[in-house]
Amino acid sequence: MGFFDRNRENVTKMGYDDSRLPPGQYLTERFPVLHVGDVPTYAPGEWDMKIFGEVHSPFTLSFEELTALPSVTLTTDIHCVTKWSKFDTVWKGVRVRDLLERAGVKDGAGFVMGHAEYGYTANLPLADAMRDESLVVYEYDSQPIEPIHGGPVRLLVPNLYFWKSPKWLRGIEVRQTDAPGFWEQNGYHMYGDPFLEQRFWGD
Ligand SMILES: Nc1nc2c(c(=O)[nH]1)N[C@H]1C(S)=C(S)[C@@H](COP(=O)(O)O)O[C@H]1N2
Ligand SMILES: [Mo]
Repeated sequence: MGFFDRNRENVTKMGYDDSRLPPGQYLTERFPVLHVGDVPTYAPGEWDMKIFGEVHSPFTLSFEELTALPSVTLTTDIHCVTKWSKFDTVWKGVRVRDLLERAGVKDGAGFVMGHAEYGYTANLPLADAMRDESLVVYEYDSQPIEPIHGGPVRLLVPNLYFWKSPKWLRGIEVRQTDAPGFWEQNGYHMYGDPFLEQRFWGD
């Protein structure tokens, strides 16, 4: 039996329903750090984010404004395309849907682009951004998100592979048409459903 099969067997032994583990993934209890480029640092009050694009009223939020909005705490599994999954991660943040409804999405818009520091981007359908569990998060495990994991603020879209959750989020752009983000331009799938193993173009 290979590593992945043994790991899946262990998932069951640990008392989890192994249907939570997408095909081709292994469960880890560590929290790997994965990104391209440097970890940005922000002076106090320097971080902000914009909701812009195909919306009636674009706006900018400071960290104080974001964290003053109604928040939700979510426990969810995350799945990285490099094959690790982590169960029951706990995040606090604001629903993307609430932010987009405040901006007023224009008729005909169907996609969203997450924009992060240093030009990292990730595209997703508007319908996924509007899901209950799609959040702009600022706490992990009841603590401020560490800079290496995307603090002060990252996007969390847990129904898609974790590359669709930009760390150091600086903006959410609503779009009429889909366009490939950073990894999507480099061969990763335009949608990225972990349960369908949509890792690369053509999957
Ligand atoms: N800004 C930015 N966000 C990013 C990435 C990146 O390179 N830059 N990598 C993505 C990938 S591939 C993964 S798996 C997760 C990793 O998040 P973590 O380091 O908190 O585990 O961040 C995603 N968000
Ligand atoms: Mo990833």
